[in-house]
Amino acid sequence: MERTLSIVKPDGVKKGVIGEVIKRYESAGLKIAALKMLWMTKEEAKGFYIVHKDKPFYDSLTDFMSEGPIVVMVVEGEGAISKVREIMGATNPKEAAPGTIRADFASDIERNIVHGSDSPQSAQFEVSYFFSELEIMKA
Ligand code: 3AN
Repeated sequence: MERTLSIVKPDGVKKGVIGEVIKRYESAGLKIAALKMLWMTKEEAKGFYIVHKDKPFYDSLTDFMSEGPIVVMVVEGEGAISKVREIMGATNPKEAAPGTIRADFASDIERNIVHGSDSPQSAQFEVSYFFSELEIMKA
């Protein structure tokens, strides 16, 4: 059983696709083990994306991620990390496979609706960035 952190980003919340994202995960047999809505400060967004601190898009990405409320969730299941990334589609929506969340709803590479952890190490860091163990339901 694997855990991953997924986020409906500010553009996803504004477009009203929170339920759609959750439905796609659940339809793939994944379980939502924790869920909340919050609004990150710029500093909190910078902490979350610390691995990207030297990238040219760091400042604009963290502005975007702190521009409005987001929904963060722990998604659980066999192969959850890769399953969630498959359901999300490629980072650049122009390259995302048809039927993926980003192909269906994202407008550009930065405003791309959803986030999903890309490795077990980042999943562990990202889940604990938003949730304490007590907030995560045990199967
Ligand atoms: P993913 O979210 O697919 O794992 P990452 O981790 O490479 O992609 O990038 C994190 C976030 O940074 C992306 N979700 C996207 O919002 C933004 N991003 C990535 N690459 C670019 C880029 N070239 N220009 C602008 N924003 C980007």
